Amino acid sequence: MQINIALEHTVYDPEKMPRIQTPQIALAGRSNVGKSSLINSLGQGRLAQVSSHPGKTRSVNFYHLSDMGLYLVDLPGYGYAARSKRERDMWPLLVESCLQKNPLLTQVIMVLDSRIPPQSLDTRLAEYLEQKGLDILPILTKTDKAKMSQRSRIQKTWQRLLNLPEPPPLLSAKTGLGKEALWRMLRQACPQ
Ligand SMILES: Nc1nc2c(ncn2[C@@H]2O[C@H](COP(=O)(O)OP(=O)(O)O)[C@@H](O)[C@H]2O)c(=O)[nH]1
Ligand SMILES: [Mg+2]
Repeated sequence: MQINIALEHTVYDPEKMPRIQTPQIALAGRSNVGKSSLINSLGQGRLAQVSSHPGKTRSVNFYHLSDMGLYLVDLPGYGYAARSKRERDMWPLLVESCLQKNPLLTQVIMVLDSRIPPQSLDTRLAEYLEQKGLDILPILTKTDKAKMSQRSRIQKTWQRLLNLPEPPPLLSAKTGLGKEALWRMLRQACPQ
């Protein structure tokens, strides 16, 4: 499936956060986990900047999926140690402002690496999102690089941690695995 998807706003300043009046679903994850690659796999051609250097995306990016009446909000990556303090301090300010100005943003896809067991930064993010009353939809990506035993262990760990009825879906931007699961998440977030 391929639909219209366009980058509409790139926001570096919490004061300049747009107020969007249609439903939104966010993407959150560590720097370099593969968020931009996932966005690109949804559309035709290159939409988001894929980086071989972690810590490149410091902005909140609003992608409009106009056929679906939905926005996909790419939150800044976190957890890249070499970032300046100023940049790290910016993360909560941008995310707070984004959530505060956009009450129709109620769900967050948490993009996690299928090779790495939950780290404290990831579990803290999950706690923060829960506190904000948001629904967390975890997905495990880069599965083409993970051993089967490893990824199924990490799937179970996340299922237990987040108290989910089912293990999180497995994705790969390389092989296209799990694309349907991603579309399902987007479709269920669409206006009825
Ligand atoms: N093997 C593999 N590499 C991936 C996958 N997704 C992303 N990458 C690579 O991981 C790096 C970071 O990806 P990017 O999408 O920029 O991550 P972001 O910082 O979360 O937006 C790039 O070199 C991508 O090519 C995947 O599913 N499989
Ligand atoms: Mg990115």
